[in-house]
Amino acid sequence: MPIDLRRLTLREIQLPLREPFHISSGFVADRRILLLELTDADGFTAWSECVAGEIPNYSPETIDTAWLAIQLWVAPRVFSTSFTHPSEVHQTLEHNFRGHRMAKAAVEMAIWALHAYRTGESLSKTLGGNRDKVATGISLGIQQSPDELTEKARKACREGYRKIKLKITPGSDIEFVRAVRQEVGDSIALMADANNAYTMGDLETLLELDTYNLIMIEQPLAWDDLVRHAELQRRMATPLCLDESITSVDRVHDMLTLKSGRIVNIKPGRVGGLTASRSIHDLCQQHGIPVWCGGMLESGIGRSYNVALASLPNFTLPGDISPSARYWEKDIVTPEWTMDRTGFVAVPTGKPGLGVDVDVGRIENLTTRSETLLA
Ligand code: OSB
Ligand code: MG
Repeated sequence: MPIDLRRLTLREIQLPLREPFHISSGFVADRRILLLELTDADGFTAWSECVAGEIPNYSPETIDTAWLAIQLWVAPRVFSTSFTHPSEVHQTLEHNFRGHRMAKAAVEMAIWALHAYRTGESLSKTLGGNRDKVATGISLGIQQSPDELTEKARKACREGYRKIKLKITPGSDIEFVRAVRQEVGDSIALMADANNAYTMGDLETLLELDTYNLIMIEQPLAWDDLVRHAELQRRMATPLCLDESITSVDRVHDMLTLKSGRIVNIKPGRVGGLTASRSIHDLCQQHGIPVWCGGMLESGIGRSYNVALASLPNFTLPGDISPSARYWEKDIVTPEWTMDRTGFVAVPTGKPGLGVDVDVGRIENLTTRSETLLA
């Protein structure tokens, strides 16, 4: 039975983070979140989340550009197409339509979830996942002092996280990484994420990071660079992991050709959705490149997609898929996402679609604007 889309509601909500999140390229305290509700001709509905931020400090997209792109171009295109399978949506949205991947992803992912609800399967199973729990890491924002950071890292260890990621920036790097490594010991998987804060002019600092037994350094150089990362990777022993630079499966081909990195962070929003995420996953698997699922401070809705994706076999490293309580006083799904004491989040394989219920009443209360588009 074809999937014919009939209605798409865009909504913006505002959800305060329990603690502000500081990275080299910006700062978030109150998360403005774009949610979608998509309904098909048979009355099935799926919620999804657009991961774009408030300002273009991570990628060129923002919540406002995504709203416009969905309204003007993405929705009309999916409304005028009848899909037999969600894997067709990505190509439909790429044809003569450049960029706007987070906007496209929000819609593409909702269609995957719709398909899962239609077939009564979990999104994990629909995508080809084979795990019933996913290993979880925590991403710690830049702190005022090494002491504050080590305190947070110590707490994360106690809570069972299987990987600790430290956000770094020039001036808050070596000392902070050294202090945390000393505090947590050598057994915990530790990594650093620079969000593009360095250039090859900082080679000395970057090479010093090579001495702290980090499992990887994420995206030290420019957000769209592959060439300089290749040069840096030639000089460093620590694997480089690319985040911002990987916007499609073609960029992974380029990374492999150039040897710009040895690990890939997959965020479905950044690459245009779940079909592209799966292609990247498969290509990396063929080349012995481990992948892990990144995070964009998602609400419980976006998180459900990340959990499903991370259940695929080549997601062999812990993802930035922390439980709801790490981010929010109260999430917008029930049950909230939780992590067990050994650092795993359960994949809701026994429930159709996202596997969590969306708290529509609470979303109504948090909504600052909404708009419904009809086919
Ligand atoms: O680089 O991975 C990143 C959040 C916003 C923008 C970029 C990044 C991040 C994170 C958050 O690291 C990870 C999470 O959602 O827990
Ligand atoms: Mg990153």
